[in-house]
This record gives sequence, C-alpha cells and structure tokens, in this order.
Amino acid sequence: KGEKMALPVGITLDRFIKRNQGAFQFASGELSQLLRDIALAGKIINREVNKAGLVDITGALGTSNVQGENQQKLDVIADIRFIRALKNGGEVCAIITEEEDEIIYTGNDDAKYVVAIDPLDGSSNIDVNVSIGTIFSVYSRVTPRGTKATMEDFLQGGRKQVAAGYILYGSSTILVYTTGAGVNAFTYENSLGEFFLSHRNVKSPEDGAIYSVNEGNFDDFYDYTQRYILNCRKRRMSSRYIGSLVGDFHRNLLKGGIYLYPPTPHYPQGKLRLLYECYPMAFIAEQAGAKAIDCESDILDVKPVSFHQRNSIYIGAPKMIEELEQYFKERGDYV
Ligand code: P6P
Repeated sequence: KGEKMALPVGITLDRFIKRNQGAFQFASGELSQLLRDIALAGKIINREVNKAGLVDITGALGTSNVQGENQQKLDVIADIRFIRALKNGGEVCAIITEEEDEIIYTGNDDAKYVVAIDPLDGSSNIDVNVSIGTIFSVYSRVTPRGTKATMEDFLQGGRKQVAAGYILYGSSTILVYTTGAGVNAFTYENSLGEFFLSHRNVKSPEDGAIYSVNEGNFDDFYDYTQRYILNCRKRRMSSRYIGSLVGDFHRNLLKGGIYLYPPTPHYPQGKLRLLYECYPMAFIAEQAGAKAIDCESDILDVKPVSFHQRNSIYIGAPKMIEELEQYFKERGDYV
C-alpha cells in the first residue's frame, strides 16, 4: 500500500480519494469511482431524508417530488437510488440489497466489484426523526469478468471485503468508510453539496462507558449476557440505544462503547444481517482499533451461507468486548 498521506482535515472527499489513490489496495481507479458513486447516492438520499416529514404536506407547499416519483417509502427510494447510482457509475456488476431477495444485476458484467447494501437501515425511525443510515460492503468479484456474478462473489467472507462504510443521516450527514487503510469520516456541507474530511484516521477508544442494547429483551438473553449488562449498570455506565445501528455504532466509535444484539427467541441467530450490517461494521470497527464478535468467533470470520442470513453481534471498545468474552468463557450450563 502507498505511504499514508496526512491529508488536511477540510479537504473534499473527491480530493482525498484522488490523493489517497496510491494507498488503496487497488489503485486502478475503479474503487475510487465506486466510492464517488456511493457518495453521490448519499447526497440524493440526504435530500430525500431531510424532506421526509414534508411528504404529506408537499402539495400544500406547492413543491412536488422533482422526479415525479409517486411518493414511496423512503427505504424503497433509497434502494432505487443506490442501484441507479451504482448502475450508472459502471464499476459494479451486481448488488445484494436488504430490499430485494435475489441478486440485482446492473448490466455492467465487465465491472470488477459487487456491493452488498442496506440502503436505509433503521427506516422505522424516519417518521419520528431519529437518525438513520446506509451501510455498504464491497468485494472484488471472483467469477470471470464478462459473466453474470453469482452467490460465490457475495459469499467470500468478511475478511475479503475491499471497502465498507456507512452514511449517517443525523444532525449532520456523515460518510465513514475504510478500504483497509484506516477509517476516515466526511461531513456533508449542504450549501456546497460536498463531503469534507472531518475525522481523519479515526481510532476508537480502547475502553468505554456506554452500552447499547434493547433492554426490553433482557429477560431473553443468555445468562452471561445478562451478567455482563448487570455489571455495566453496577458501574453506572450510560445506556444509549436509539434503535438505529448506524447512529448507535457511530456514537460508540467516536466516544467508546459497545453495541450488543444477542440472540433472542424471536431472532435465535441474532437480528442483524451478516452481509450488509455485521460484516461492514466489523471491518470498520477493526480498522479503527475496535472489535466485533459473536462470542463464537470474530464477526469477520463468521462463515457466510446465504445472502440475508442473520447473526448476533457484539461490537465496540476492545476492553469491553474482552470483558464480555470473559463472561462468555465463565458461563456455566445455565438452565
Ligand atoms: P430492535 C433496525 O431495524 C435494526 O436493524 C438496527 O438498525 C437496530 O440497531 C436494530 O435493528 C433495532 O432492533 O429489535 O432493538 O428494535
């Protein structure tokens, strides 16, 4: 990999990508273009998300949806927009998205990359103005270029990702991604329509005092998880859980904390999707010096068997994860 350049905070995403081209594992330029295509779709979704509340009164305001699209659910719009951006960008041959059961082919069979994406995670929060996010994961295809991508291209395993990231549509809109050479974050400036480098080479704190879990499921958790959570409470940690993975993850990444989605009777394998939630967040976490496990192994080593498989996940500060692992190791045969 090329020498990491200490680039000044405040440069645009485009210039950052150009300057760091050499540092990318694949300096050929296609991955750079792919990241630009994702950023473009993020700008469009940002606009849609920010006016979501106005949908029902658009007519009254005399403004209409410029594309003339009949107003659909925002996650459907996000899905359409990301597929269109990746199709038009030309660098992606196929997509797995949370919104569709099967592979979406872009028509660019010669393209080098496949993308797994959750176009708008936490979309149940849109109507109540809670932050939501896009999560994406990129692989170099393993099947011959010029042919149709297959399951094999998407089920390579978490450590084969060449890039992963998220866009958080929150108090500001921020794009965070890694290509395996550290994690960088870019904050969107609406008036200029540009992402600017705001957090360079993000390193997550070694320890934390925030735990994020749906406490409503507490009684369903395995004993070792319950004991871990009780210990967090005893140490007067802050319980912060907004029901939107990207928002909870981003806060914990910057401040130090742990997010837990353990198995429950309703989700015996865990709720989050491996390909486009767990793997990308785990890649980012590890690149920022944090950890992501499911208590059996690192998330990035969990074997993928299907596009939409679910997995449990514990992700965050290394010291907090190691402590949870200790409880796991000491677990008895609890009835
Ligand atoms: P629960 C949103 O549906 C999501 O996939 C994540 O963004 C979020 O962290 C989790 O599920 C919330 O799940 O069961 O606590 O409502």
